[in-house]
Order: sequence, then C-alpha cells, then structure tokens
Amino acid sequence: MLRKLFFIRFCAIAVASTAVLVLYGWATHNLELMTVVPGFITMKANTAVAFLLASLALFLRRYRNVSTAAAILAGTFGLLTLVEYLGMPLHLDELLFRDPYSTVFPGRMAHITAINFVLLALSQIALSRKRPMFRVAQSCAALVALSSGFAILGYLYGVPLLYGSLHYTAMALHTGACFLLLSMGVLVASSEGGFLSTIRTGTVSSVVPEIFLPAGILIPSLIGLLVMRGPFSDLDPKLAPALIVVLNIVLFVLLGVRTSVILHRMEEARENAERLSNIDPLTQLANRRAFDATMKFEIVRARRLKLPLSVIVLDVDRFKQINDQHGHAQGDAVLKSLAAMWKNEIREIDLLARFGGEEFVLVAPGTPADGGFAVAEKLRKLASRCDAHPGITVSCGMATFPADGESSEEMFSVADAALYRAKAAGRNCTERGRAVTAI
Ligand code: GH3
Ligand code: MG
Ligand code: MG
Repeated sequence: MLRKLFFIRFCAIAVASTAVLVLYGWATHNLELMTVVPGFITMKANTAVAFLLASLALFLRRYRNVSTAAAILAGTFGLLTLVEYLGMPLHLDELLFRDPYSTVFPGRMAHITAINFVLLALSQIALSRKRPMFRVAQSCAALVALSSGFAILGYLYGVPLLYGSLHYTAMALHTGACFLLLSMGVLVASSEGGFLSTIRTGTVSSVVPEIFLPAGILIPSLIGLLVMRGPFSDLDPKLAPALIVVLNIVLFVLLGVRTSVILHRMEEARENAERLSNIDPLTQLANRRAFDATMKFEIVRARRLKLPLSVIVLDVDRFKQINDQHGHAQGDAVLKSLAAMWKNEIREIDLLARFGGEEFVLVAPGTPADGGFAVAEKLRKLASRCDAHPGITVSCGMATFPADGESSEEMFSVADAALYRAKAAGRNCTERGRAVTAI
C-alpha cells in the first residue's frame, strides 16, 4: 500500500519537475531542457503546462474535485489543440512563449500528444468519480502508456516513425517519458478495481503482473535495442527481425516455464496448508474438522450403499488427575502415545480423530454394531498398555448407522450419551446405542 502511494507520488513529482524544467528552458532558451538531446523535438510550453495540471490531478487524487478540475484543464489543452489542427485558430500555440524552432505550426504540441492529454484526462476523471470507473480509467491510461512507450522505443531504436515522424508533429522524448509515468501512476492508482483488481501481492493472480509483465515488456525492448543498435544492425536487413523473433521465443518459453514452476510451488503450499488445517498438531491425528467432513461423507455413502457405519467416542478416564499429579507435559505424552497405539490397530478405511481435549473418535465405515463394539473393546483394552502412563483406562460410547441415528449429529449424540453411561457405570467399559428404557 505504501509502495503504491510512493510510486504514484513519484510519478506525479517527476512529471511536474520535468514540466517546470522545460518551462524554465523556454524562458532561458535552453535547448537541452526543451529537447533532452539537442536536435530532437522540443516539448512545447503548453505541453509542459498541461503536464503540470495532469501531475497535480494525480498527486491530489484524494481531493476529488481539485483532481477532476486539474484533469479537465489538462484535457482541454489536448482538445483545443485538436480543434486547432482542424483549422480553427485558438492561439493556444503561442501561449507563454514564442517558438522560433518550428515553422509550420510553431509551438503546437503533436497530434498524438494532444490525443494523449485527452485520454489521460478521461482516465483521471473516471478515477476521481465517487464511484470510480476503473475499466475506463485503465483502458485510457493503457492507450497512453502504449503510444508513449512506442515513442520512447522510437528514440531508443532511432526509428522516427515510432514517435511521430521526422517533422513537427512528433512527440518529444521527455513528453513520451512523462506520459508513460503519468499513465503508470493512473494504472497503479486504479489497481483496486477493474481489469487490474486481481493483482494482489503474493497470490496466484499476482504472478503474471509481478513477473511476466515487467519481464515481457522490458526484455523484448532490450532485445530490440541490442539487435537494432548492436553489432547485427549492419548485417543482412532480414537478420535483425529474425533475431528479434528468435530471442523473443526463447524469452517467452523461459517465462512460461518459470511461471509454471511458481504456480506449481504455490499449489503445493496451498495443498500443504489445507492438509495441515485438517490435522491435530499434538497427536498428528485428524482433527474435529476432518472428522465432521468424513462423518458426513460416510453417512451419505452408507445410506446410498445400504451399509452399516459405526462411530466410537473414546474418552480417557480421570485424565485431569494425570495432569494434576504428573504435569501437563505428561498428559500430552499420554495423548500422543494413545494416538500412536490406536492408529496402528485400525483399518486403512477407518478414521481416527482427536475430537478435543482427551476425547477421540473413530469412524468405522461398513462396520455393524457387533464389529464396532469389538473394535471399541480392543482399543479400550490396548490403552492400559500405554507406555506414557501404564494402567490408564478409557471409556467408550458407540453408535451405529442406521439403527442409532441417520444423521451425523444424531449418531454423535447417541455415541456421546453412551459414553456418559459408560462413565456412570464405573468407567473403563464400552456402552453402545441408545439407552434401553424399561417399559
Ligand atoms: P472423566 O473420567 O470423567 O473423563 O474425567 P476427566 O478428568 O478425564 O475429564 P475432565 O473433562 O474433567 O478433564 C479433562 C482434562 O483434560 C481437563 C483438561 O485440562 C485436560 N486436557 C484437555 N486438553 C488437553 C491437552 O491437550 N493436554 C493435556 N495435557 N491436557 C488436556
Ligand atoms: Mg476424560
Ligand atoms: Mg472428556
């Protein structure tokens, strides 16, 4: 969030500073400030004024009215220039300074510059609304970024057609850079909605914008620079485009593989987190959440396949005393030891879970009441051999589908009531099903 704000402010301040320097250049006839590289096209004085307004609109975007007003003014510069191009003189070209450097339309910003100011204003107005129109803001800003990116590449590659042409209508180098910065600022500022709303740091959807996009934009641009300006530029005229194609294929393959590796790792981390969320950290058994899910699933299956299903609740007897007499760590060791012992004894298709505290549950699919009772007794007797506390006892309560209940909740409450009876009967025993009431 802070990085975002910093970036937006940086864009606004960088553009405003450039505009001030250019105006200073016009005031003092400093060609370098007007053109960056003497001999290139100048940034016109009215362009610099419009940039000041547009950067103000970005910097003060939280003050919606001020921001909208500044954006409208900046856009008006573009709009009026386009009207002038249509042949209606509005004297915008001579605003502030007279331009002695161009003869055809002295002081007039390029067509593409004027169009960009209109687009930029639209994007900023859309973003400053009470309910921002993110998609409009992002589409307009993206068009500005595209055309200014083209212009900058034109200068880098020495291809004037990319930044306009060889005459007065071209976009100056720093004009391109300012548009790129402002459009990036607007894109970042609008990233909580619209097309860019999926960008969240650290999530799967952030992989493409964080890795693929910067690399996908920067590396082909550099490859282009290397091939067009580097040692190959003098060779066969078809060699340069061919090299660009081949190098870009290599780049895209590498980026594709890299993205796939990152997505795979994230998927693994997600699966691991999901697995851990179903495991009890002390005993490494399934936890209550996993028990609930399994129970629901097994009930549906038992009903569908007309199979029995037993659920056993096992509760350590007088566990509080162990804690009180031997300490909590000893109590924990007993729970771990019981879990490990029981886990060894059950079938693969059974699920043993720690329900909470010193209470465990076993879900035994396809197991009728007698079979379930035998399992409960086996586990109960095994408990006394617990090495962490030999002689410990456990009470069990059991319920079987469908006789004791047809839903997960009903089954569990019958098993729990049976457990209560086992405790009442003196502990260290198993009770099953509903209580038999005398008629
Ligand atoms: P009963 O025979 O009626 O089941 O008596 P009990 O003492 O086993 O039952 P009670 O519910 O009174 O006490 C359970 C104790 O289990 C109380 C609680 O402090 C302890 N306990 C719960 N979770 C843990 C745990 O993770 N580790 C340890 N060491 N103790 C736990
Ligand atoms: Mg207990
Ligand atoms: Mg208990």
